[in-house]
Amino acid sequence: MKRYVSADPYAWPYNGELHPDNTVVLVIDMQTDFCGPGGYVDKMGYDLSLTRAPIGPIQNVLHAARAKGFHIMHTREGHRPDLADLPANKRWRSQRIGAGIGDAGPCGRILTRGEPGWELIPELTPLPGEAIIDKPGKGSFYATDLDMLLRQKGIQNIALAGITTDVCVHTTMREANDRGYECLLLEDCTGATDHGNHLAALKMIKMQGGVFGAVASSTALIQAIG
Ligand code: C5J
Repeated sequence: MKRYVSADPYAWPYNGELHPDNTVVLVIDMQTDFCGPGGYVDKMGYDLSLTRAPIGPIQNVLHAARAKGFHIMHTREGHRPDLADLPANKRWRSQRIGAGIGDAGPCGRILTRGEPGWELIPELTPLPGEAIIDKPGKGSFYATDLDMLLRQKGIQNIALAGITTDVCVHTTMREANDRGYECLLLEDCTGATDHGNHLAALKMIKMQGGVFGAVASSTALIQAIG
């Protein structure tokens, strides 16, 4: 049976093949460093309410997707404690805005694996069996085994959630799209450090007939899989 999510600019997925075994909900970087007090984003001085807004909608999507047996995966951005995988320019840029990656902060060393700020937030703790992808960059494919896991499981469709819309979520969506995955960005399950950038990121996806895929609300996905 064909099944579609009501999405913009087209009903998603393009071929109507929306099933628990070929579709993953990918939750990107819902870490204290990106949405918790004392974390990286907070240290940079951005408004945490923007990156915390998706928490409730993501909880709703995970509840529905788990109940129907869809694949769920999570990612975390962070670096080795010895910072061997931290490019010098990424470190320099973070230092110049007052939130040096690897430096001590209220939640431990910023964006460093194993530190409290790097952990996924308790509201979105993965269940046993849900893969967690550790990534050193903004995209979830670069220097990770995500593509291998997706192909091993026969996944064709990726519904993206998490933060931030314009950085890690967008980079991941673009990487996935180029690899042939059919992508849907869940607009209320994402947020950016600047609301204008969030809106612009959504608009970019919809150009050229859906240049990176499509955009839908969490309720549209929940309705389609319900
Ligand atoms: C950023 C991310 N914004 N998870 N990381 O640096 O989007």
